[in-house]
Amino acid sequence: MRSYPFKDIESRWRFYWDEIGLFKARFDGFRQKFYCLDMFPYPSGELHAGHGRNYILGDTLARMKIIQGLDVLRPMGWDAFGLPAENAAIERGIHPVEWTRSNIAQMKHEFEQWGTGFDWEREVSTCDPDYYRWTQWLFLELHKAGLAYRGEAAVNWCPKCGTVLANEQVIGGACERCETVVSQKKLAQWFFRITDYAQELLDGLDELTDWPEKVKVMQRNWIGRSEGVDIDFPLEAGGKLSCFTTRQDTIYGATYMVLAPEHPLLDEIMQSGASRELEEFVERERKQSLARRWEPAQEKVGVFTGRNAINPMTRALIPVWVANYVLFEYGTGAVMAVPAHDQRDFEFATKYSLDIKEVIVPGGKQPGEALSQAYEDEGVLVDSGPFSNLFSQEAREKIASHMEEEGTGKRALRYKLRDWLVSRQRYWGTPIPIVYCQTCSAVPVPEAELPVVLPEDVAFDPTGKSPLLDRKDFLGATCPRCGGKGRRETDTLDTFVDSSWYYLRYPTPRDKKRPFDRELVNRWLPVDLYIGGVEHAILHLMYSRFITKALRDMGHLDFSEPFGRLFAQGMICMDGVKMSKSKGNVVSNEYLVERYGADTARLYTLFIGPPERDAEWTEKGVEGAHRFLGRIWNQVTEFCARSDAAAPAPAAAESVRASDQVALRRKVHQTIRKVTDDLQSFHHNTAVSALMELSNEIRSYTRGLGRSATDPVLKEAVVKFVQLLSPMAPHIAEELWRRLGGKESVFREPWPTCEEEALKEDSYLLVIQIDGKLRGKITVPESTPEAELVALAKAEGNVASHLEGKTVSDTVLVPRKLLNFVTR
Ligand code: ANZ
Ligand code: ZN
Repeated sequence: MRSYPFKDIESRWRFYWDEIGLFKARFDGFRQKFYCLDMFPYPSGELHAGHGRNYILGDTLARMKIIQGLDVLRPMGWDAFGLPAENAAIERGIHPVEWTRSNIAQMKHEFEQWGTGFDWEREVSTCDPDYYRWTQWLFLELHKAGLAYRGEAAVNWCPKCGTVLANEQVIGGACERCETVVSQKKLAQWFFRITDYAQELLDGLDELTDWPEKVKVMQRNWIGRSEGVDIDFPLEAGGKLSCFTTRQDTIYGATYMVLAPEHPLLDEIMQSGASRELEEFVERERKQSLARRWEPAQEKVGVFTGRNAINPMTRALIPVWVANYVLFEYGTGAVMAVPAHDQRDFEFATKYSLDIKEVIVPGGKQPGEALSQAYEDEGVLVDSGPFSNLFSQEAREKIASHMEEEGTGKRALRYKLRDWLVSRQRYWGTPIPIVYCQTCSAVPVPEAELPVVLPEDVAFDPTGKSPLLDRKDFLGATCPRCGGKGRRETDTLDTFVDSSWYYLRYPTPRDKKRPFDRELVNRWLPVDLYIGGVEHAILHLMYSRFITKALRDMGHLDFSEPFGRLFAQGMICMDGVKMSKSKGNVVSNEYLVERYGADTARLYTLFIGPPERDAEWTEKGVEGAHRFLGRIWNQVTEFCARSDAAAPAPAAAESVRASDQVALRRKVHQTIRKVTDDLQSFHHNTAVSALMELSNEIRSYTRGLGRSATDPVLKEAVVKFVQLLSPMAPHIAEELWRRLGGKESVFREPWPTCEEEALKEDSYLLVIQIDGKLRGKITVPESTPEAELVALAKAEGNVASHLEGKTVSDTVLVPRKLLNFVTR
């Protein structure tokens, strides 16, 4: 395989860039700023070719911006708290701090190997007390503003280990450690009131024009705004049952009702004597772990409660059931079931032989034979009393108004978004700065006493119980309000809290007095480009947007959205499976750098496919990229060698040369435009192809004419080529740049600009005849294909009017001169 001495050059140039501070943000206020942020990684210690994509894409664009003279801020840090570190501690006896630190060192080394340039002086780590004291500050600010509160919530509980489990620690309904069946337990927990911002979080999406549509759709669905009606169904035995529906147009088809297992009406029913079957069902469902309830493909099961309700429109008596497919957390925790028009209800009704009544039909149809599935679309109402024959949409309005007049229902607006549960019953996280006191209850720790430091010398219980519970010195605290004896909060914050504000810290990462500098942050944000995986499309981005808006309302910031442009890259796969350590299909960085060099890994990663799509990694592809760089190396070094020889240009080729030169210049400037646009718009793969094309043209130009290096057109082509290559394959480009005579770094040279003049093509005058008579003339570019010439000629004003009403039977083209239309 064609190769080149990458080992000699790569580390040398990396060292040099470091030395000249190429990636240091200047903060001089003179230049246009460019804040380029990669989602900071969790320090799992695992970085492979798949992860590389994220950082290499960003690095390429950031390098172009540096060359273009912008003040580029490109920091890196670590989302360092979390469960895996704690598990490593429990399983392998390594302290989370050690585990985290050694992983960070390893990953930093790999970042360096890729040649991805970060401003390392701004590095932050969320597990560092200098960082988390400000995460605690954020908690206190939210608390002050009434946006942090304590409430009850169900958690997954392992009765054997005596610990709370995260959803990912529950495997098939059992504890991942001891395999005991997990149950639900209510605990007092901390929440952030993100639901106060539901509408703003929704509206804000419309302004984020540089976000991928699919991410915005995911956010919209997560917020889940629904307009509908809360309808009261009278109960036969007295009282009423309220349910939320978005399809009040189907109410005449409501043939039964369903309660969530947690619904309070069930407590009442069970107190006054219920069937064994009902009691067992409710008890079992209520205990079932949260993790299982949220699994989507569950078999729908339920039990009749023994009670009936009255459909307020038809006055029919309908049975009330309890079932596992209704969630207590949404709406009123009860639904009116319309099996003919809701698939879940349809399946349930079929299984338990409940009535199915069709009340909506597609326009023009009449209800025919029995349905084989629910008809969920809108349509025309039938069998619906005075509302029959209306279309769904109009019927919904009329029925809602009717119910409001009668007092049987009320229009309601609901969101699926829940408040953000931020307490974790775990050790390795930011301690929540709260002290509990007998007299004053939950008291915030005063800001001056921050940070509440997480004790590091602790022993880990194999059951996963938080070691903080055994630390008397940590637990014991004086109440900040009354000075009495208190107990410190042992819950820590969800790691999403740590990552919800880190982008504000980078401008002033070492500030001991404030979490961020308001003025600088207002200048540097929103982030100009945020790059990360689509797996963060919902939670991390939603939480960060919420925190930004909350901080703005508390008077700390002047902007509303943290990330102006978002790019979500596709995954790197091998044999169709996502590259990951657990799948055992990773390509290590060490291997790539050792065997092919960083530039090859980078170029291949950029070329592998459209960045937003998943791509299949192949060794063949890596080799291809390496061969390409090898060819470039030879091409440019040979050019340099001949330039020393300074052979005179062969005079014989002079005439050909002129048009050849024009063509090569055109290609060079077309490539400048294409690469510039493609890198800016994240089409890195086509930017690489454009360079490949240019390299081919340079070669045939050189070969065909045996030209000397003194040819200024060839020289321009080679020089610009190296410059355009530099953001993508920086090491080889820097080396070749020096060999071409560059005195300073190629990254300190202005970015090539496209000369419009060079793009212009030669053109000629085409004469147009109809049946041999001159009817018009047009000027067309050299390369216009025949079909296009015919179309252009027909469209010419005079020609068009003479052709009217005639049929062209033949066209005769005399190339570069004349086009004749023959008519019948
Ligand atoms: C009757 C009906 C008829 C419904 C029909 C749908 C179709 P979105 O749009 O997602 O807000 N629902 C309400 N509360 C629920 C709960 N706690 N658990 C499970 N399902 C619940 O959905 C609103 C619809 O979801 C409501 O409209 C209700 O079913 C159901 F042909 O009511 B519908
Ligand atoms: Zn107190």
